[in-house]
Amino acid sequence: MNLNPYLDISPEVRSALEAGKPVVGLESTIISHGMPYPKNVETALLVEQTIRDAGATPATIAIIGGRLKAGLTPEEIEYLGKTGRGVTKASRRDLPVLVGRGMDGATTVATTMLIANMAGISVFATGGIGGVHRGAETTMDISADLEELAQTPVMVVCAGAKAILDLGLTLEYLETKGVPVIGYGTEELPAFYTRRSGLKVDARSDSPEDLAAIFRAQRGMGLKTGMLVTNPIPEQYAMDENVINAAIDQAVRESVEQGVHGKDITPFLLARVVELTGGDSLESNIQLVLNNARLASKTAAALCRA
Ligand code: PSU
Ligand code: MN
Repeated sequence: MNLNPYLDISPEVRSALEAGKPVVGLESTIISHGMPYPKNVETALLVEQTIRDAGATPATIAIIGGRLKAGLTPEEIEYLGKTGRGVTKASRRDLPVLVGRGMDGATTVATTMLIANMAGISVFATGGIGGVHRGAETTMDISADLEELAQTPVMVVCAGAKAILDLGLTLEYLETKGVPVIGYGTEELPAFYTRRSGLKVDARSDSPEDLAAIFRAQRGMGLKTGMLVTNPIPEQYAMDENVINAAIDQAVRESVEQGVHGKDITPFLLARVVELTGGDSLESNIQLVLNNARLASKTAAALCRA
């Protein structure tokens, strides 16, 4: 295991993997660019604790000093959270520059999947994935997360995608790329802050064992695609659809007016939505990540039992 000369697996994560125990990968762009400090650090540590309480080992992933890291120290998490948008948001194409120059980077869903796969980690929990942006028919802004799901065999447990994206086009893209999109306890794609989008997922699943069986079959057949599990936010934390959609529409309008583009768009929209909704959307965001961490822990355990 770990023949990759660029990868460091923490002792805790390494011993769990070697013992065949469940490990859950976690991304770090959600820490640096997805939430404000200090809630981002508190949340990252709470997510790790939630995974431990569920009997699995957390592996938060990032790039530190040019090394790909699976498993961070609390000090490294604090550093990423405090530096925030001062840390490079690292998607797939950023890796060569960061590693070649010995720099730091916070990993997106795409690079977290990539590094998790290098480390032998099969299950990864987060909040929301990147996708096809609204207006992509002219901007061509499609997240590298979708390409990674098309080519890296890791299960990503999320709460769907935010309506800052075009959810319908995101589903179409995933269908084209052969990525199973599974609704957990639902036939509908959850829309992150809300439980429903009106769009159908590929299949519904009602248990971690079933999710593990689907993933195992995919891997067993030699399919290299990832798998997307979409887990609706718990009812009591879901937001009012009108409130959140008004904030998202305003944030998207402002991004167009201000000419924000490229990798800055998603962090811009995430930060604006938090500002426009006050603390409400942040609390929902934290709760849905914890919910996903619990499901990912159970699913990683079911995969280990097979
Ligand atoms: N969506 C969220 N929260 C996030 C992100 C997306 O609701 O934190 C982050 C993730 O790290 C995701 C990245 O992988 O943004 C996507 O960025 P882009 O659209 O530039 O690929
Ligand atoms: Mn983009």
